[in-house]
Amino acid sequence: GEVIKDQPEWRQGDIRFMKRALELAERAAGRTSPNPMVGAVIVKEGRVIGEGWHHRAGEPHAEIEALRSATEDVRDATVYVSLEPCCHFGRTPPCTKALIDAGITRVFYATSDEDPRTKGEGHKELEAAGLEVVRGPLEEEARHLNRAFFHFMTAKRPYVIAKYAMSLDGRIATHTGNSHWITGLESRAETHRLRDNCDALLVGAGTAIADDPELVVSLEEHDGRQPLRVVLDSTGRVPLKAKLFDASLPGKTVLATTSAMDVYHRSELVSKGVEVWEIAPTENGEISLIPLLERLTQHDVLSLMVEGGAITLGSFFAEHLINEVWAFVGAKLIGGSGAPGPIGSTGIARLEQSPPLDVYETERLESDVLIKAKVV
Ligand code: AOF
Ligand code: ZN
Repeated sequence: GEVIKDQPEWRQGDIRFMKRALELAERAAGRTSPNPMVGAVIVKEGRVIGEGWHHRAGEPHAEIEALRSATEDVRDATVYVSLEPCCHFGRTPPCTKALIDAGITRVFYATSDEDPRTKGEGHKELEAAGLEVVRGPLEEEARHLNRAFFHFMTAKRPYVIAKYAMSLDGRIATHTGNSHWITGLESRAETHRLRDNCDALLVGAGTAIADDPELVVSLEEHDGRQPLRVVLDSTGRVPLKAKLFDASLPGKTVLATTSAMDVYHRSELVSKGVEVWEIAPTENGEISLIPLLERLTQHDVLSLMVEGGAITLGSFFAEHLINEVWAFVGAKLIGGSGAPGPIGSTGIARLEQSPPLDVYETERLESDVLIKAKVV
């Protein structure tokens, strides 16, 4: 492998300014797709003289926002940016040129871009223009922040997050199917914040029927953006009166189905404003997940939160499509061998087949615990 040599000893200031750039980037969480979240800070003689972040695709990049916000002459200043500055003409002109033209002399960027138009090239272009260019600090943090974007760029598919609520003994419902509620109010409020950072939310037909969810984000201070709602229903079992199909819901619902669905039912859904996607079925007549994910890719869905149930999560798991898990553990004991766990299907045969996981965050929410883990 690659030998990491001369790991620089970062100065306190470099870390502090880059941390600020990352904080600024995160302000637009859930708003930038298919672009990454990026923040930038301009520093002169130890003082911050400009800050900015990328608000949404099509709008100016973080560096441009920071340059525009500058309160002093930016000549000879240093820029801290959470992603390698781009050098391509996309929806907006290249940041490298803007930085060079502004007379910036040093650029720290946390991590390289994965967009092939700019990966490594942004760095080279700045160096060729005589700027001092440094990758880091906080590279790991910056990779983590934009993990969905990097996955999307390399795998050309959405980053899939499996989210579920289970009891202390690992059940998502009782043996009779009762599941309201395993977790408390704070956990459920947290779910809305998590949804708000995702591009799309998905449930299977079973959950759509049993729970009748709305899959909307409802938060007190909110800009109204709703993640795309996706229901997997290969045969058209979910009734027309389901809340997900209610035309008054903000945002858009997609019903992913197969040719097995009744055409009359289908046209009724379409007339209610539901978008119907016919996807090729698997041998068992289920919706093939890879073609579905590819379709979501075309709709700029970088991050997809799968909210269950066990059959749906089981299919994603069986195809090795889960990138991350958000497990809410509620203070309940359910018991019973007939009470389901969060992930169905056959499961692995041997423990060494478990995907390697990095538990990167745990959070206490009243009596519940939220565990976040990513597949590494
Ligand atoms: C930066 N700063 O703030 C962002 C960058 O279509 P465009 O012009 O918006 O370009 C999108 C690409 O630019 C995106 O794929 C990623 O490589 C980069 N995003 N780059 O220098 C920013 N958002
Ligand atoms: Zn740019």
